[in-house]
Amino acid sequence: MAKSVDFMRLEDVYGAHNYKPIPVVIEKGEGVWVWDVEGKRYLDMLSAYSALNHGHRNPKIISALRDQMERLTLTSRAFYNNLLGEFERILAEFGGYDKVLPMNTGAEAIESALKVARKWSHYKKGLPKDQGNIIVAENNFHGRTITIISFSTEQQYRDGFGPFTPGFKVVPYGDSLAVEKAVDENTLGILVEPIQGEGGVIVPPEGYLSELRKIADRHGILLMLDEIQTGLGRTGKMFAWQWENAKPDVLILGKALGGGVYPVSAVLANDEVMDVLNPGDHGSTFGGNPLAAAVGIRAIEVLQQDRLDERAQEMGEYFMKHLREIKSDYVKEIRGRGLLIGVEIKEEYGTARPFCEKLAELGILCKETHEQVARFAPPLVIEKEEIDWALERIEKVLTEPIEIRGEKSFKAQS
Ligand code: PXG
Repeated sequence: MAKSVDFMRLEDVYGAHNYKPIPVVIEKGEGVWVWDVEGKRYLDMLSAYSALNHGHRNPKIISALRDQMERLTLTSRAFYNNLLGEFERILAEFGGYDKVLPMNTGAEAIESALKVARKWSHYKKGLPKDQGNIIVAENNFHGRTITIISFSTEQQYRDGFGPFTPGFKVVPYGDSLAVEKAVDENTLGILVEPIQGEGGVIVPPEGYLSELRKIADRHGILLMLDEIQTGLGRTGKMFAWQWENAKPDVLILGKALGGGVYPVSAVLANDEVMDVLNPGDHGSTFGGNPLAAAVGIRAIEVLQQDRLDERAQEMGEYFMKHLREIKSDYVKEIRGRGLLIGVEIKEEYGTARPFCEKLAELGILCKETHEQVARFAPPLVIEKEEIDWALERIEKVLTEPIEIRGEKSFKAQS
């Protein structure tokens, strides 16, 4: 029987080397737990970067997918299907917008939002055609397409991939004054993440989002929020903008909208913005297909019925409080909101990677982001006992001596 090393070798030989996974080969998942090919059980505290808010193979979502698979899977948008309109209605009402533009992946939804915003700026706002600029934040992560990496500030994401798409102005994250200063006569919008997930779980200063809302209103430009990672309950609210009542003109969702089983993303906006799209302007073969619609409807239903936003808030507070009680020399800062939590490791103790690898040995899956930060973002269905189970192991890893360049560190106080 093939074992972990064989599966890893297979990926290494035949797969492009664009990832460096934690060396765990998963073959089964249920709720917050996954099992590797050797049968070892792990608590999943990454949740596929927040795509698994509902947990692995949530029974209600699996049954929606299974039922739909038995009827119809794909039509393309050349025809109507009997579920898409219902999905769009439910999602539009859930988000509080007139209209929905269904796509598949997060990056696609961001691209779609940028296209809609650019078109709006000319046909509705009256800016010169093809001249507009959009203000974005340093340290952003919105996906991997050429346009999106064109305004990334991460050298590696851009290296060798030019020429790049023009029309973006980058300002420091969390600094609303810098946004105000960057607005010029051709600015059409602002695009940011309410919390920077990939950037290292960076929570902006209080008032940032509401300031951006005011700036957008003052200049008649679009506030676009990428809630692909922060949305759908993750931060303790259904949408992270609700923390500051900074409802965007354009809301971008993905990841957990697919209930952890299927890629489903969407752009939400009111008619005034979305009406710039005419037949043929934009599209996607798979966007809004019947499987995606069935899964999306059920994903929203479960979020609402099981109040996963409130669970994230309650469990997040509990988790954060106890994380903060761990006395570790290695930790520089613990930050986050709801169940999106980052533990930053001091640079003198190396990166967060060895901590994540140790945690994996002890049965906890998490992943470093931006070298120094271990991110904990379990499925929102996690129970207190499971958090306690995790805390015991996290405490062990954060307080036991670690190897730094071959030397044992002094023992952290406990
Ligand atoms: N916006 C945000 C805030 C994200 O976290 C995307 C957009 C892009 O979504 P898609 O579905 O196109 O990946 C993300 C994705 C990776 C990776 O492997 C992506 C994310 C997080 C960690 C790794 O490229 N977030």
